[in-house]
Amino acid sequence: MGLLTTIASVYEQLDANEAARIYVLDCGLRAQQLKHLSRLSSTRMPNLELRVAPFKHAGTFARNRKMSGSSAPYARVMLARLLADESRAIYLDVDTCVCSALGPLWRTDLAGCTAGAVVDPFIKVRANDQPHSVILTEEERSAPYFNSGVMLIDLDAWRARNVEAKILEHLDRHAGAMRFCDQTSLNQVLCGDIHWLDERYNFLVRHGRWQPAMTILHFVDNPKPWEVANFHACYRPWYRVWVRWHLGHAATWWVVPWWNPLHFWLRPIFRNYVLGSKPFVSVCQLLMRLGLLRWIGLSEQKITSYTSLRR
Ligand SMILES: [Mn+2]
Repeated sequence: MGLLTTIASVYEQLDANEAARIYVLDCGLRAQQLKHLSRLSSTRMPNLELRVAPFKHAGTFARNRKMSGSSAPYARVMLARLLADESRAIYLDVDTCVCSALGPLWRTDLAGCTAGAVVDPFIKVRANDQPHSVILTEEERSAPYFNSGVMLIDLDAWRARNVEAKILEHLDRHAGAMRFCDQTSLNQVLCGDIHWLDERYNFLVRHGRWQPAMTILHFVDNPKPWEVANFHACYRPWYRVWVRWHLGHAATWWVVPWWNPLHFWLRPIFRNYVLGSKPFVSVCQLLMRLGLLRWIGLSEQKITSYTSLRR
């Protein structure tokens, strides 16, 4: 569902005189999804060429930590190989939504660097995710850490500088030792070879962290927009695209668990309107004073964290 919406959002921002080629890194899509995708692109996306690049190397990463049970993130390590005919690419995660034209990003001069990326505002510096066995200099520890969900890549430089082999080697040596998997290997191998992009090209949306007028929104939080009916304003651009492109297609309905009232509807209502609200906090504090909350695992700290979540 994320994939379909990301693609539709890219298409919506194309000018009539622009054309684009999108490669879907297929890490095990269902036949039904592929059919829907090719029907959409052939009927409603005339200036878009869609190619499916099967990612068959998941076995290579068997020892590496999976993300939500999947080795799919590792596909981007092999980008230069999967996009053999291309010399430049914008990589997008499937939890992104493009909100304005990508032309300026596409035309960005990488100034000789292999890739362009945005600093991750939560991880910030490389010291925050390092394999224990690696000792970095102070300079390396404080070097900025980028989020790999959006990258502008010079694929020729990537090939010439053997980036893939270096990342594979790093991943092999430190399998399972990094919290953020291949993202940390990418940061290691591309350190000093990154052109820093403006935050607008990969704005990490977290609950309540929201600014309009960003070019690419990246929904890094769980649950993802397609997993729950999240009413927070930051999710609206994503929903708008989904409604415009996919609501009319029964093939996509099963992906969104709208038929599960507790999970899909009630949980976000609770999260958005109850957790952290003044009455909720007062009731919790009262119950805590009466000693009734300790045995269900709630603490003052936890309740305060809900309050900050709301802001
Ligand atoms: Mn992502």
